[in-house]
Amino acid sequence: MNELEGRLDGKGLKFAIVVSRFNDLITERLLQGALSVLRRAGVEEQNILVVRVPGAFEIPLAAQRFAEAGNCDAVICLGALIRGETPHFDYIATEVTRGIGEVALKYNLPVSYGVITADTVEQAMDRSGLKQGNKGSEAALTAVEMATLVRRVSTEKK
Ligand code: INI
Repeated sequence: MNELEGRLDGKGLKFAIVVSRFNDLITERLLQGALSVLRRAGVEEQNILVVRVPGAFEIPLAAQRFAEAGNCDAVICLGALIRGETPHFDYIATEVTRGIGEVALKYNLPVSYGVITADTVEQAMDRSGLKQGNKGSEAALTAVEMATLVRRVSTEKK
C-alpha cells in the first residue's frame, strides 16, 4: 500500500496571504496567527507576501490574481464577517466561500479558507486566538500541508 500526505515543512515554498481590513481588530489577529505558523514551518520571510484588501468580498479576486500569476504555492485567505453589522452578511459569506473554492479548483492551487463568519464580535475574537483557536493559524497549517501534498503528487512516479 502507498500512502501520500503533506508535510508541515514550508522551506522553499512561497505563500501569499490575502487579508481584509474590514474588522481589522479580528483580521490582524488572524494574520499574526498565520505568520507565526508559516515561520514555525520554516517558510523564509522573502517567500511570504501579505496583501490587504478592503473587505472579505474582495478576497477571491485578489486570490485569483495570485493563482493566475502562478508564482506562489498556496494562497491563505483571511477575513471576518460579523452578522448584525450588515444585512448582506449571508450574501457576502456565500460569495466569498464560493469564490475561494472556485479559485482553488480552477487553478489547481491550495487556497485555504481562514474567513470567520460569526454572530458577534465576541465569537469572532474567540476564533481568532482566544477561546477557540485561531482560524488564521489553522488556514496557514492547511496551506503548508496542501502545498507540500500537491508538490508530492506532481513529482510522484507514475
Ligand atoms: N466585509 C467584511 O470583511 N466583514 C464584514 O462584516 C462586512 N460587513 O459587515 O459589511 C464587510 N463588508 C464589506 C464587503 O466585504 C465589501 O468590502 C464591500 O461590500 C465593497 O465591495
